[in-house]
Amino acid sequence: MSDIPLYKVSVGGDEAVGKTSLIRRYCEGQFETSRVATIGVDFQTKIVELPSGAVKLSIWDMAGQARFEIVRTGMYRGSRAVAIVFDLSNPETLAHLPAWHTEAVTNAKGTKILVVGNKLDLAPARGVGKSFADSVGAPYVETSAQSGEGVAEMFTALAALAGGNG
Ligand code: G3D
Ligand code: MG
Repeated sequence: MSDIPLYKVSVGGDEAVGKTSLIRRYCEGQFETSRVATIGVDFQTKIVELPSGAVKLSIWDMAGQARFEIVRTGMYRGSRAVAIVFDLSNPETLAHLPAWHTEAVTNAKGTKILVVGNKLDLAPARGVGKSFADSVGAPYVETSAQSGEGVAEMFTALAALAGGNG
């Protein structure tokens, strides 16, 4: 028996922004240069150490493809925090953040949001997601699933939000 609290969190954002790569990097310490697109949803669990104690996350990976919208709706249910990810090297994915935000807060009542700019290794300009994050009162982090930079910070922030300490 364990008294570690279990929180569901999920990761959304456009196709190919790096959602699956971020989760794999964090949970398995791996980055694969070529990946098959996620079909439907999947989740992994990971224990995260916070200053307030350990929490266990079930981290749900989302298919970003629009045709899976019905699957996404179910995936949000019960999520305590949702990371919405964009690609720092692809402005179109930044422009889609408001739609991802609306979808998350509509389907996961009361959920906390974390905005994540991924592929930091490809993008010289930092901070481009900050104004959107500020506009919705969400924290903002930047990551590279390739180098690993910021990945632990992303999931620690998500765990803190899920546990109400964010
Ligand atoms: P998704 O789950 O959001 O759809 P994936 O995205 O994790 O499948 O990643 C999509 C592509 O982006 C993959 O390349 C993956 O290797 C790459 N990628 C993910 N994160 C990063 C990153 O931080 N930096 C760089 N440079 N690439 C990244 P392929 O070639 O398989 O399409
Ligand atoms: Mg994926």
